[in-house]
Parts: sequence; structure tokens; C-alpha cells
Amino acid sequence: MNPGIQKVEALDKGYFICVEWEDGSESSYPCVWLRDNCQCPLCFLPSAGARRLLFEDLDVNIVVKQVALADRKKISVTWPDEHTSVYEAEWLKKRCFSEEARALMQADLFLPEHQYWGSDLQLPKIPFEEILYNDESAYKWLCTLKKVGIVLLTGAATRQGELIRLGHRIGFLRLTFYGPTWQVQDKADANNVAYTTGRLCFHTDYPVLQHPPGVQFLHCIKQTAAGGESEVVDGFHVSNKLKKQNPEAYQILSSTAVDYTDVGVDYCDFAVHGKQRIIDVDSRGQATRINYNNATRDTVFDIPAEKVRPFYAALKEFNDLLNSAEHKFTYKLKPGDIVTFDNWRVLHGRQSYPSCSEVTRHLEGAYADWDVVMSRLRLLRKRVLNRD
Ligand code: OGA
Ligand code: NM2
Ligand code: ZN
Repeated sequence: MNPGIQKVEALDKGYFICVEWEDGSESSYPCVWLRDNCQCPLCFLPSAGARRLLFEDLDVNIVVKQVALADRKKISVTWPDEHTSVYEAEWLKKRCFSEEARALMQADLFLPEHQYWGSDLQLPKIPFEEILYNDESAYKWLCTLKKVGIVLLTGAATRQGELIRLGHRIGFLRLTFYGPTWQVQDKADANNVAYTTGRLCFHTDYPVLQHPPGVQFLHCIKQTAAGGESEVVDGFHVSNKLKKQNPEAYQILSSTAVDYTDVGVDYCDFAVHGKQRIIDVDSRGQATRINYNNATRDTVFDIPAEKVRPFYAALKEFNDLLNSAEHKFTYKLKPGDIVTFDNWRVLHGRQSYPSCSEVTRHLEGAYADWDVVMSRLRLLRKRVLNRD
């Protein structure tokens, strides 16, 4: 796999260096980028994997003075001030600027592939103990969580604290105003609709936050005999459907900033206000995050009056699609189950259950950030696949 270099030369008045690989293909590298990424100990701190070179000291118009093929595995570049940089073939190959090479590198870093699903979801299941003690299982868990958006971990103890262990497995959990972990059960004077016996329509958690939690864990400790079933739906899949079915509704939901509010006391007192588009999109109009909780959508609505009804009509259409039998998947958590899901993609809900003086249903919940989860995934991949 390690590529060798056949030939290297300066091009375009010294603004580029062109590498010809042994297989005949070519890569060309801008000199400003090469100088910026000199790997020598003056320019780079290997113990931090970070650049020491200051931007102030970078000449953005730099040209190469001399370039040579040291051996087939590295090139050596001399700059006008006589500074010398050495670049390894493998390092250069990975950073090739061709569209295909960049796409491969980005896919490797961010695993953007999604497997869409509807009512046909085959809910992926892995034993909880396995992901705690086996790196391959943990890697599989996180890959599936990223690709499918939901994984059920089974066989956990039916006591509080299992999510703390899960948090240690990935690194750490995300603290919010509801505490490091939180107890979903019917509570007197509930500070959140989740803490009642009522039905919860499809939502993502915590859209009031500027950076809503990327991943959610719900550990079933106790389950009611009647009601309390869980529902999930693939928000990205449904967003694509909405875009096809009603582009104008999609346009409204992906451009209107909706006000959210959450005021109360839990871990500490809080008065949170935030604005989110219900369908967040990237520069190509692809959904990247769903931010929708009907319970915390504010009474304050910062749009002109004449745009209000069209907004509601668009949201109704989206909400109807979420609830269509074709798209939603229903299941019931058993004590010892931990459902883990992408809170940026998967909307979840639950059916109501009878209220009772005793606690008949108890879930412990927690959040994690995608940065932490993806970091653990990459480290596990390195270990499991024996990569550098
Ligand atoms: C929540 C929630 C689901 C359930 O607490 O935000 O969605 O099944 N709970 O109780
Ligand atoms: N809980 C479950 O957006 C929300 O209010 C989601 C959060 C209370 C931690 C519910
Ligand atoms: Zn929720």
C-alpha cells in the first residue's frame, strides 16, 4: 500500500510542487501549504501533533528554491531563506488535493455514511457487558450508532449508575441543567413534560441549547405493564421525504429560527433561551441536525405575523410525515435495556401510561457529545484495525 515517488518537480514559477507516483499518477501541492506544514522540530511540535510555526512568520507568497527526491520514500524542499523541509511519501499521499483523495480522507475522518430506515428498522442490539469489555464490540457499537443512528444495548443491571459506567467507556458524559444523569419518571410538580406519565410526541432533546447533545442514552430500570412504549423515526430520512414532497415546507423549516425556552430548577436553577432551525442544513441543503421539541418551543415567536400560519402548515406536514406508519418504529424497553441514539438525527417519543402513586416506570438518561463519541470511535478503530 505504501506508495513510492518516481519524480518530483517545481511547477508554475515555483508556487507548486508536483509529485509523480510510481503508479504514474500525480499530485500537486501548493508551496504555501507545504511551508506551513513543515514537519521539522522548529515548525512542528510532535508531542502535541501541532504547528509551532506562527502565522505571522508564514510568507503566503512563498516559492520553492529547490526540491529533490531524497529516496523514493521522501522529498526534501529548500526554501529561499535556506530553511529545509522533508515530507514523507505516505504523509503526502494522504494529503493529496485531488477531489477523490480529499473525499476519501473526509469519509475516513467523519464517517458521513447514513443508512436510512423506516418502520422496517432492524434495531441493532449488542450486550452491554460486551461493549464495556471488548474493544471490537465497542467499535461496532459506535460505528452502528453513527451509521444507523440507534443501537440497543441489552442486559445491563436494573439499577442507577450504569450510564456512568457507559460514560467512562467513551470518556465522559455531557452535563446539563438536568444533572450528569437524570431520572425519567412521574414527578410531582414536574419541571419537564418528560417527567409526567403523558405521551411525548416525536422530539429531539434539548433544542433550547445552542449546541444540543449529539447522543442520548436511556437506560430502562423499571417498565410499566401498560403503555410507555417507545417510538423512533429517522429524521434525516423524513427530511429528505419532505424536501421531495413539499420543497416550500422544507425551505421554511430549514430557514426559520424558532425560539425555545426552558426555565426552572434541577441541577441548579436555569433560564435558558435559544433559537434553532427545526431542520438544520449544510451548504448543500442536506439536513445535518433536527432541532424539534414541541414542549419547549417558546410562546415567543420572532417572525412577522403573516409568516406564522405558513410556518405552522410546514411543521404540520413534517410532523405528519414523522408519524406516518411507513416511517416510525415502535418498541418497548425492557428493564436492563439501554437505548443509545443520535439525538441530532433520530426523533423519539413515548406513549402515555397510567399514573400511579408508586413509580411504575423509571428510565435513567444521559447525554454525550458527538466529539467525544467520535473521538472514542477513532481510537477504538486504531486499536481494533491496528492502524496508525
Ligand atoms: C425524555 C424522553 C422517553 C421515555 O425523557 O426526553 O423522551 O420513554 N423519554 O420516557
Ligand atoms: N430531559 C429529559 O428538550 C427537552 O426538554 C428534553 C430533557 C428532561 C432531561 C428533555
Ligand atoms: Zn426525549
